[in-house]
Amino acid sequence: MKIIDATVIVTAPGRNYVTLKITTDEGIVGWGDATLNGRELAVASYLRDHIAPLLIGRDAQRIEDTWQYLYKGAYWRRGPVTMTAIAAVDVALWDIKGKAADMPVYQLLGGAARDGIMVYGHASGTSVDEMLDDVADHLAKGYKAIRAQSAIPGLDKTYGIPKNGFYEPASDSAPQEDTWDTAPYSRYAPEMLGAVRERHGFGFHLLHDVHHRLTPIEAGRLGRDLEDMRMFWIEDPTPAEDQSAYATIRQHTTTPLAVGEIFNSIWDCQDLITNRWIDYIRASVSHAGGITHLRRIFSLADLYGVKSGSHGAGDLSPVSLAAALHVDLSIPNFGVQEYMGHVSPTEDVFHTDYTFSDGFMHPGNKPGIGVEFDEVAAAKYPYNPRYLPVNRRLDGSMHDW
Ligand code: CS2
Ligand code: MG
Repeated sequence: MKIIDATVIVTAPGRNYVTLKITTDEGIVGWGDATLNGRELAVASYLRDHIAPLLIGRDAQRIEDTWQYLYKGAYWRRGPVTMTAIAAVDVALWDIKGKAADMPVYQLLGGAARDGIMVYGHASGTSVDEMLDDVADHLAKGYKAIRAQSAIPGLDKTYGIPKNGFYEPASDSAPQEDTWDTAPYSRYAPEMLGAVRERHGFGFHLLHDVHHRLTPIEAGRLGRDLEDMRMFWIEDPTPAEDQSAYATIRQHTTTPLAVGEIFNSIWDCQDLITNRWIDYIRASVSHAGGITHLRRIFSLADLYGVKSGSHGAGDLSPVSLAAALHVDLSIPNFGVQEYMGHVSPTEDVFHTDYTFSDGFMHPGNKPGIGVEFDEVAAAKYPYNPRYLPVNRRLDGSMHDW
């Protein structure tokens, strides 16, 4: 089965997405998500200008060989652009293999290791009361795991708080400049999350995203302040590239730690996993080299009792979410899957087969990953450059967003 075409489609149905379409000489088409929020065109060019010409004529069935060819053949290994591009090829080839075998991808990965995939939703608010109401809404929808974020009094913009309904961090033209001050956040987060437990109890998993903003010792103190709230995890407490920071956090708290949505290879998390400095690894199928590489990361994690907790924000397309669900269904050390949904009219372009019911998802049983892409609809939504925010401290110096 030969690859005869590899086409990159950039479209913006509600937000920007980059999608790879691989076509074989047997007429089977596979889809991969190549979206990297705020740097979409870098991946589009990497695929279009550097990888696509190399794919033509290759055997579409040789997924591992193609992965190794693109990884080792790049020389300039790893990084978010390279690994997102490789991920898109990988997922498209798994999609093709499933369609050729007339099987959903999870069956090719060893079949279902569970009946359903527990997902967590995003509850947020410009005030604690508003956030508490959103938690109630998510509980009413059946969520068993909920992430809670609320605006921090005195800070004009806080991560994770939507302006109107659906949270989208990327903005048109220049990056939005957010303001950050650790002191009010460190005081307020325990109050806010304590209010969740006080109002809604302990009958569900409570998560919180710190979003890379604390020093290791500040994170240790936050973790200790939150121990009575019995958090499922606190996420990205410190900038993820400093793996040893998590050893410091670990010394001060038993609050579970999750990190990894910005990781793109197993080497980014090797120390975190083998030292058990974390409890959940959040690497995603679309930024960490696809299904082939993500399974390696989760297999290593399984050896050390670390569970999966893949990233699944709205800037990862439905193709990415579908592929993630096939991996989630098949691995032994599944933890939780982020499920933020997608802004309308994403559904005009991506026709999905996955389902949500009572807090759990399933990828469906269509052959491949179960997403079809409407190219005619996609053409209606032109790309527009958008940027993720930057974060400045009160004195104007740059902080982590
Ligand atoms: C966040 C994301 O979902 C999460 O855990 O960290 O919203 C992240 O900010 C975006 O995916 C960045 O594009
Ligand atoms: Mg996050």
